[in-house]
Amino acid sequence: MAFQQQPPALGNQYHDDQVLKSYLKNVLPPDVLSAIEPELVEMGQLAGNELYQLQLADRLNEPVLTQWDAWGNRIDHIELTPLWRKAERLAAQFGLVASAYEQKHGPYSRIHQLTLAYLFTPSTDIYSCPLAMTDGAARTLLNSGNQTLIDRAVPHLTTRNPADFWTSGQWMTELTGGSDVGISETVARPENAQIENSNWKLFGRKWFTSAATSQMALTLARPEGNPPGGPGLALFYLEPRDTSGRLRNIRVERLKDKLGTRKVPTAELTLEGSPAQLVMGTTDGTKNIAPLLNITRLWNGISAAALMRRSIALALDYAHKRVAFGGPLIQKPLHMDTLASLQAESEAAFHLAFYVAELTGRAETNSINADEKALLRFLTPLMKLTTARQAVEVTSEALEAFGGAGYIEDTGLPVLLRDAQVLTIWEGTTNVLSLDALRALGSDERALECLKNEAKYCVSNVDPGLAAVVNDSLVHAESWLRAARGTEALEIGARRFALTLGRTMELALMCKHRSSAATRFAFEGVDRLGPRL
Ligand code: MFK
Repeated sequence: MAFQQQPPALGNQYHDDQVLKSYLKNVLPPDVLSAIEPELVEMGQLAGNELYQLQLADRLNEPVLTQWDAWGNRIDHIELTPLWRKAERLAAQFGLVASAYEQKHGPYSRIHQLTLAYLFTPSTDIYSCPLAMTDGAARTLLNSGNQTLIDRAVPHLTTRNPADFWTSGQWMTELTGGSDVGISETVARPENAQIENSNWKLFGRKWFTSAATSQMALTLARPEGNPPGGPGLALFYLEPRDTSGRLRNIRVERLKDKLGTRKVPTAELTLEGSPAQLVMGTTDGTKNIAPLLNITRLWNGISAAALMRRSIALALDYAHKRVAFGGPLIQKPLHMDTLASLQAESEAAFHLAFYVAELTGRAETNSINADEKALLRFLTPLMKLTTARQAVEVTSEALEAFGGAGYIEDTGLPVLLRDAQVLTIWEGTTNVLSLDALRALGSDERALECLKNEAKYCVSNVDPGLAAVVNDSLVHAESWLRAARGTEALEIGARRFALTLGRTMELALMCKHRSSAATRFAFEGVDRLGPRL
């Protein structure tokens, strides 16, 4: 009988995730956990079975843009893949956006929502992208106080009825760049400058618009006559298509040919007088869209933890099945040591992402003090950049754990690495977010103090060796910041500083949750600042 290799398989992704289950037990009141657990079990079952099988079967499908119909009419129709069409229905039904806004569980509603997202994400090929933007748009509109737009869009964004459910795009990136948004070139003209609440028309080129099939979008444009730079931009709301599905003065030039996230219909758009409405004022667009950025950065971190978890679940299952050098890989100490290090990185990311979810949930229900608000602002970019880098490293190493099979497309494995790579780029690169963290610190010094206090509290009752690693790293980061302030060294070291604080906070949270992987994570190192001079 010729040798046959069994492929990796997944079980119920909720039941199999001991880190998730133990975390939820620690942070949720028992009545909340028992209320949401049946949904988590159901989602875990879907993610490990039906959706995972559909994902493998859908592997070669991609969204298709048809620009012209047979009769010469410009239609710019984008057809999504079967997996994404199913994901959209399930996302609405499970309340992947709605559960955060229904507020059934007060400040714990975010944990409820993002646990569902964590289970759903790795089996739906980055459908989390439109969901993240939809969530961010709902938050931004609600914060804006623009009642007309809230009444118009938020019920669609937060419904559980698939027939009424809308997703939102976030059209920021232009040819001038994705990071330096202040140099955007899109221009806005009022339809009637004489009236106060005039509609506007937008003219410009949006170079990277994720999920171009969304029913609405938030975007930035510069009202004519406004000064250059970020403050001269305004935040606009638009609905790209009319009731018969025709694009409203928008051309879809092409879909982007990306390394990963290939199911996401990311498009280049030309706006040729697209009708739009102001969300809040004619200036400060960058600042006004920031709530959206912070929510999508949170989703980014949850997605990073989720992709790491998936790659390790597959690698671990495979280690039971793959026999080499006289036994299954699970019995090979070096292989298992490698997987244990990946597990430690993955748990670290999980705890940091969900801690930011906890703070976000409390901020949204006004059960947070000013210090914690400052901590949330500071920790969001630290969390996003730290977890995204971990996701690339972990998924890469997890593919290696399959040997050559990890490099073969029809195993369904390489997509994990390609999709993880985007997490470091969109919603702010590692360097841009390191500078954002410094900006947050510059505007509120309490954030560092608050981070230190929280980390120290987390390790107040744990193994002194682990506590010392956390405390030493905090001391180093603070003394580095003091020395670097006002010098060129601050920008040069911003990334190392951010990664140090991100990883230190991860270790502290692992200690708080009694993670058995904490010692290993400490051993992998949290201080990225280099030698003390
Ligand atoms: C799988 C899950 C996925 C996620 C979905 C992905 C969808 C993908 C679509 C995209 O990728 S869209 C592109 C996303 N683009 C970015 O994330 C932009 C990255 N660049 C930055 O974040 C820059 O830091 C920034 C554009 C904000 C810098 O611009 P400016 O013009 O130099 O802004 P400035 O002057 O620093 O900040 C303006 C104001 O906004 C300041 O407030 P004040 O005027 O009161 O001082 C800032 O404090 C405030 N601000 C900026 N970022 C903020 C913020 N406030 C709160 N939170 C923030 N994050």
